[in-house]
Amino acid sequence: MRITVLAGGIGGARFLRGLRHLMDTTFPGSEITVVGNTGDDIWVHGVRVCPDLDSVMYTLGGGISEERGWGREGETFTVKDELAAYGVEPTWFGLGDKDLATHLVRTQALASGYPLSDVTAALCEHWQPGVRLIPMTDDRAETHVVIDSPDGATDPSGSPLRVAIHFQEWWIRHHAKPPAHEFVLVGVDSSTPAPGVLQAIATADVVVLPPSNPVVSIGTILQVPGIADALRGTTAPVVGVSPIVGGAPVRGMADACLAAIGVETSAEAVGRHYGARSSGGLIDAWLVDTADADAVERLTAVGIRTAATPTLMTSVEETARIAAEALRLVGISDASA
Ligand code: FO1
Repeated sequence: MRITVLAGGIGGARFLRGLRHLMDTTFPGSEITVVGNTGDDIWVHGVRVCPDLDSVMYTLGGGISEERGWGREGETFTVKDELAAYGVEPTWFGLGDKDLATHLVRTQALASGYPLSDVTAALCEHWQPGVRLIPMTDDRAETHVVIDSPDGATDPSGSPLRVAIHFQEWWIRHHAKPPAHEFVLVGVDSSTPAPGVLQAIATADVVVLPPSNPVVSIGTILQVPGIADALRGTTAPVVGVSPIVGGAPVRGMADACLAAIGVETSAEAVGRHYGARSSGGLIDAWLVDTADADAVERLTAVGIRTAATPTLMTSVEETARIAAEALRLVGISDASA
């Protein structure tokens, strides 16, 4: 079976680990293709960092810091401390010593002219994640966040001056606290899907939207010209798993992101935000947590096949069960393998 997953960082990576376990145990011979978010990517201290690609690669390759969900297990930050001693900014970015090796390899390959998709494939040769990981685009498209200037500056009329800062600065330095007026994916209009992305969506037996941030991860991937249309047009069923449980994100700060786009932080609202494919939206089915079971009937009524199940990814096996529930929602079960 061919599964294509549009994934962001930590939540998406954790879900993929369970999905891969399900494939290994129940659907042997399956292929998982991951279209990874690159809107988080940043040039920092002269190296190119791809947080969401690395979270997937490290999580599935066995090198992830389980506690953080990003960066490496057993990490040290000696280089970061030395850079700070020089007074070099950004001091707020957690550049790990082991992680730095990945960024140096990536930066050198990019500088030699290789596209990010080739570089990602080469890094995965080393990490063997057991999935095919493709960046959403080989072009530069970075999420910036429009906030009120943190230094309180105002314009001549006295209104707060608005500034755009890189997503990572908003997320890491400011902990997503300054209200985001808008997310701007700089460069996306002139970007194209990376080789293999559209084909992976068109030829999939099923497409999955894992519990990643619906705005700055899944939403970012869908802004690359052609990808949302590919999702609407694929013959494969599209099923999503809600990242919001009982009105709050399980991890991260998706609530701050949803507020910025005027979407309520609820499993139902995110399901409606993606929309039923039967009415021009992106999903056929939506798996919510039992805490949000009241949404099942309402979403089903608008054409989104919905079910409720415990969705906390407390172990690989539990995550595999969640993934199986999601596939079952679109008619795929081990019985039908
Ligand atoms: N997240 C943090 O909260 N603090 C950090 O210092 C930090 C550093 C970092 C370095 C490399 C990397 O691949 C990811 C890193 N992250 C850090 C996570 C990163 O901000 C991700 O973009 C978010 O987790 C959203 O996916």
